[in-house]
Amino acid sequence: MTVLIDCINNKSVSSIPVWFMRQAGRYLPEFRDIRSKNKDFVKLCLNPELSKDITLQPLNRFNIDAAIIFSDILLIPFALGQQLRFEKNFGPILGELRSENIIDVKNDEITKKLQPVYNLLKFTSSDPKMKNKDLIGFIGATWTLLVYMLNQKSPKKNIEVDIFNYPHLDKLINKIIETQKIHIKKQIESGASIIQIFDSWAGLLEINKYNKYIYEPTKILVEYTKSLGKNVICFPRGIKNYKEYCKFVKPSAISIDYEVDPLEIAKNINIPIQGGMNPQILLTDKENLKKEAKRYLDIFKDHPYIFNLGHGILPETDPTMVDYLVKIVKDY
Ligand code: 1CP
Repeated sequence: MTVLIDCINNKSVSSIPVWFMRQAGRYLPEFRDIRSKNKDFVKLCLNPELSKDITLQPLNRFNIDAAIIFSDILLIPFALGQQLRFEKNFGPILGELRSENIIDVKNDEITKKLQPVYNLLKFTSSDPKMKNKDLIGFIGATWTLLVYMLNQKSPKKNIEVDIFNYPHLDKLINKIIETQKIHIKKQIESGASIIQIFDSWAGLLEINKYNKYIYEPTKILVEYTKSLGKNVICFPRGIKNYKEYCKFVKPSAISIDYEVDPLEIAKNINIPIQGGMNPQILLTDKENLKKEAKRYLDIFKDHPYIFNLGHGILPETDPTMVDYLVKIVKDY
C-alpha cells in the first residue's frame, strides 16, 4: 500500500503523505511551454499523451506521493454537450444550457467523449514513475458543476442567474449525478487509485440549502466511490460547518480550506484530514513557509494527516518554494 492510502486507513506511516491541489499546471515553466503550443485548453485535456506528460511533471521535480490527472471538472458539462472554451485572463466560458437536450444524452456518448481522459489514466497508471504512488482522479461536486453550467462562467465574477428557480432543476441535478457516477467508475477502471471531489463553490450556498445541493448529492457519490472499493477525499471549500458535512457525507478524508481554524478541525473532526495551509504562504519566504507548514504539522501530529494546501497552488508560485515545502514535510 501507499503512504497516502495507509494514512487514510489510519495505519502508521513512514512519512507524512504530501501532494498539492493544482500541482500540475499554471506555475510550472514546463507546463507553460506545452500550453503555449496548445492554445485550445479543452483539446489539450483530451490529448492523452500530452496530458500524461503534464500529470507527471510535478513528480519529476518533487518528492510527492501522488499525481492528480491533468484534466478539468468542466469536462462533464462538455461531455453533456454544453459548449466549453477557456478565454485567456478570463477563465471558462460555457455555452447556453439546453437542459431538455442534456437530460437525453446517452451514457455511451458521454464515455466516448471522455475516452481520452480514460486513456490518460491508463497510460499514466502503468508508468514506472507511478510505482508506490497514487493516481488521483477527480470530479467537480454536483453543486459546483451546477453553478458553472447555469452561470456559464466563473461565479467569482458573480452569479447572474436564479439557480433555484431554473426549470427542470431536479432533472438536471439527477443527470449530473448520473454522469458523475459514470465518470468516477471509468476513472477507477482506468487506473485512478483515489477520487477527489472538488466543491470549490460550496461557500457560495446558504446554509439552509446545504442538504439538498451539497450533502445529499455528495453523499450519493461518496457511497458510490466506496462501493467500488476506493477512497474518496472531499474538498467543500468555504463550507461553514465541516463537522456537520463529515457527519452527513462521510468521506474517507476531508480536505480543509485555509479560512477554517485548523485547531477547531483537529478538536472536532475524527476522520483523516488533508490540507489547510494558505497557498499565499508559498509567495513569502522560506522562514515563514517553514513556520507555517510546521504549525499545520504540529496541530495534526496525532491525527491521520495528508499535507496539502487550503486551495490550489497559485500561478505565481516559485517551484523551488514547493520543493522546499515538500522537504519540510518529509523531514518532519
Ligand atoms: O489557461 C490555462 O493554462 C488553464 C489553467 C487550468 C488548468 C491547469 C484550468 C482552467 N484547469 C486546469 C487543470 C485542472 N483543473 C486540474 C488538474 C491539475 C491539477 O490540479 O494539478 C484540476 C484538478 C482542475 C480542477 C478545477 N477546474 C477546479 C477545482 C479546483 C479549484 O481550483 O477550485 C475548478 C473550479 C476548475 C474550473 C477552471 N478550470 C480552469 C479555470 C480557469 C477554471 C475556473 C476557476 C474559477 O472559476 O475561478
